[in-house]
Amino acid sequence: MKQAFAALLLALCLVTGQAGSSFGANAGEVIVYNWSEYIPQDVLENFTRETGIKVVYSTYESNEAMYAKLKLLRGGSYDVVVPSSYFIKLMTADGLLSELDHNKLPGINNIDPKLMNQSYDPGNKYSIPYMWSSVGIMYNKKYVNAEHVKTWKDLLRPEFKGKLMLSDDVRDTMGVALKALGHSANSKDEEEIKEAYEFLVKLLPSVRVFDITATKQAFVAEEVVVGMSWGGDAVVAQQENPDLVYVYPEEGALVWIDNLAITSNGPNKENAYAFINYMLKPEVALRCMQEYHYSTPNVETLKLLDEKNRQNPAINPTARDLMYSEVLDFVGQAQTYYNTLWERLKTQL
Ligand code: N2P
Repeated sequence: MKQAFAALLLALCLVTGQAGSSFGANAGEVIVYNWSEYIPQDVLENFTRETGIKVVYSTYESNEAMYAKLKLLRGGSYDVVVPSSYFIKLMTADGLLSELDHNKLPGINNIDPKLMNQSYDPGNKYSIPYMWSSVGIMYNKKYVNAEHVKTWKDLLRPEFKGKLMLSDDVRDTMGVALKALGHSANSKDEEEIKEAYEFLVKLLPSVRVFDITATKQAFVAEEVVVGMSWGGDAVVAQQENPDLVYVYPEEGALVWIDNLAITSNGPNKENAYAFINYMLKPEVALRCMQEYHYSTPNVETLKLLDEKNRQNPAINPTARDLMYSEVLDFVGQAQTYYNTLWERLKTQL
């Protein structure tokens, strides 16, 4: 009797659930695991309204956290993930991502060919660019002389002591140190990686905030006056504090590309395709951009972008801005060495 009642209740719930979708049918769900502050809530809601597919959404703060979880779950439990460039190769090698059927992804034609076919995923067999941006220097012009923040090396200036922002992201921050020393941000050379670590040790006394989630706020509140920032975050921060300026350092910025990918063992593969296609729609990508101001790889979206944003170098850098910049790439075994030194650095904070 109790069981029959439970079944009735369940049936009722299903019926009510169905009423909300435009198809009048419950199209199941898609489980999305993404960086925090990366897809506006209304985009998720509109996707459900259009497709009937419910989005089960959770977030992470770093590639490392996402990777550790996915590895533990053997590529299951989630359907869509958004790894950065260099993590795609690592995750494919571990069998955590599924090969994409491009025929099911017509929206792929909207993506700028220049951002496709990168070394970490030739032919985009496993990933489609979602957003990209740079790592550059943000400073507050009320307190910092523009001439003193032209290079990554400038971060070492004694005047920045106790006022500096450093990102809690191993490849971003080690990459910055490598660039400051004139090395590649994708170095696999232990000597160079060690030098980068030593550069960061020297920088530590200057660090006021070491963080990845609330970096914008620290700049806006003027808790820090100079430091690392993602291009899009700089634009958002500037809206609240117009004294903030974003620059591309002379040694070269870092470029990251985050990608939509389907896990190897997720439960809702078809819905994952539907979700990715939705995210590739020009007007959807535009909405995401308007919220977070990272750059879009979607050429159709770029056409819709207003002039002000199109002219903003933090969103749409020129070739000159990106001179000597590098896309963060997979470094193979050397990653372990980066991680070891990174952990060592953190114990000294
Ligand atoms: C969004 C996260 C950006 C990801 N808040 C940087 N790879």
